[in-house]
Order: sequence, then C-alpha cells, then structure tokens
Amino acid sequence: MSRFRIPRVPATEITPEHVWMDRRRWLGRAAALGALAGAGPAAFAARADESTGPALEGRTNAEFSVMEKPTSWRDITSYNNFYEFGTDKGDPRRHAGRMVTEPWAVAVEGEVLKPRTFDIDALRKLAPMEERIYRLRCVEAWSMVVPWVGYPLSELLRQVEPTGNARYVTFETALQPEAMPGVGRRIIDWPYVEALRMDEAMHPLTLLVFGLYGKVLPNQNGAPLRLAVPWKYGFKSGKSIVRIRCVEEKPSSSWMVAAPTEYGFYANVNPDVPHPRWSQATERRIGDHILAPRVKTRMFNGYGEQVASLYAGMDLSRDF
Ligand SMILES: Nc1nc2c(c(=O)[nH]1)N[C@H]1C(S)=C(S)[C@@H](COP(=O)(O)O)O[C@H]1N2
Ligand SMILES: [Mo]
Repeated sequence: MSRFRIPRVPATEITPEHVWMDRRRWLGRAAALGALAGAGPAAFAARADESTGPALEGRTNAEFSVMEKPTSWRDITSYNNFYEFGTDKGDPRRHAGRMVTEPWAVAVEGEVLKPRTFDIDALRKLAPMEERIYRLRCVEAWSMVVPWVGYPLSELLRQVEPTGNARYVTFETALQPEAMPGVGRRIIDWPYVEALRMDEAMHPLTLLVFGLYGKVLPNQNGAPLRLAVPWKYGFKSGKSIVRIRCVEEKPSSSWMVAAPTEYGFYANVNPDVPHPRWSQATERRIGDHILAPRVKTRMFNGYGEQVASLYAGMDLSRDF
C-alpha cells in the first residue's frame, strides 16, 4: 500500500508535549505528501482519509488533556463503531462518505426556556476558540487517545436555558436510510439515541466535538458533530447528532432497549463491573503491537478526580 502510515511507538510510552507537537507537524507534511502521491485508488483512499472540510485549529486544553501519545489519525478514522454503516470496524470508513453533512441543523429543545435550532456553522462559532483541543482517553474493549476539537456541551445548553424540570438530556442522531446500509438491519431501534443525566451533561469534560487532529471530523467519526464523554464507554458518545432534548424523566437509550441486561444508563468505565459477556478489567491500545500486553483499565477511565463526585453514594454495580 502506498498510503502513508504514522510510525508506531508503543502507546504506553508517555510522550512529552514538544515531541507530540513535532509529530503533528510531521503529520501535516505526510498529509501534504499523500496528496501529491499521484493517481490510483490508494492515493484516493489516502485523500479520503483526510477530511475535505476546513481546518479546525486550536490550542491544547491544559486542564484536561492527557500526556499520553495520541493514537494515529489512521487508526482513529479506520477502526470505528457506527452501526448505521455496518457492524464491522472497517464499515464506517468504507461507507460513511455517503452521509450528507451539509447543510446540518441541530434542534435543542424540550424542558428549556429558549428552544432553538442551530445551524452547524453557528454551533462551530458558539464558544470561544481558545484551548479547544482536548486530548482525551476513550475506552471500550479497546482504547485510544484522541485529540478532539470541541467545547463543553454546557456552553450550548446554557444558551437554551434548561428549566428546573430538565433532569436528563437525550441525544438523537442522524437517520439517512439511503446513505446508511446498516439501518436496514434492526440491530437497534434507529435512530441511535443516547442520554446523560443533567449534571453529567453540564460537566466540563462532556464535549461537543467538531474535529480531530485539527481537522473537521471525518464522517466515520461522527461528522459534523458528536459527543465525547471520556469517562464512559464509547457507546455513550452519539455521533452525527441532530436533536438534543432536555427531559424530566430518565430516558432509555438505544443500547438499553436493545440489550437491557448488558447496557445500563450510566455506562461509566469501571474495571470492577464486568459486562455480562466479557471482563472490562483490561483494554487493548489500538496501535500497540498485537502481542503487547493489555493495559489495566482505570476507574472512570482515569478521570475519577474530575467526575467521581457525580456518583457519590451510588452503587455503581447496580447503576452500571
Ligand atoms: N450514531 C451513532 N453513534 C455512535 C455509535 C453508532 O453506532 N451510531 N456507536 C457508538 C459506539 S458503540 C462507540 S464505541 C463510539 C465509537 O466512536 P469512534 O468510532 O469515533 O471511536 O461511537 C458511539 N456512537
Ligand atoms: Mo462501542
């Protein structure tokens, strides 16, 4: 394959900031070289990997970003879950290009004083541009470190002024059957819906994400906007969101409806509470050598200091 590849270093290695910055510059050069690499399907694929949208630059958020080496662009954009496009990890990259992301609007409604439909450009400009890169861990049975570009969801919610009855927030994602080969299969009840408790939704680590690696999000990662909730399992972070609703009653999510004994409302990363069909005590770092030892998963994915207080007094084996 003539497609460029980011050199792989063990992901467990802690990389100092300046090395990471150098690597980003290198990435930019590699992308430019890839674009010059000439004709042929491989060259086309390399360009398809890079978002065609405008750059989304920003500075790294020092408060929340981790120092671990980010997963490569290639791995972040080719090993995905986005069941609307199929259940294989490679399906989203193969098929998501057909999703129409322009124009795009997001309705923010329900128990709010000022319901409003936001155009995607208005949303991109809603919050200050400073410190918008959040390099965060995300975990499932596998894990990555992703340099997301976005801002806290609370910035958007504040604009619509949730009422005192707003105790939960639901996120409904796009349904474009003509572009989504996966929705013909009733694996889950489309559209994909997820939800958070209001205090979780207002937490500064709950991000509305528009880009990664300084680029507009590729479709397979949830263009044009998605959630990132780094202390929860990946499925809580809905991709390609079209509706955000503040509600009073505890909502169900697509996964809770599909398999209630397997997926709870909270889905906090918790090495001590196994999924009914597998242990969640360890994770495989995407990009690590296939024989590299699995990494111990940390409570709240390592964000306990920031979020544990949200769950004080709760039994997390029952409220899983
Ligand atoms: N709309 C939608 N959002 C979704 C999903 C999906 O199937 N559809 N999958 C979820 C799951 S199971 C995971 S693990 C993450 C994966 O995000 P990533 O591919 O960017 O790593 O997206 C979540 N958001
Ligand atoms: Mo997932």
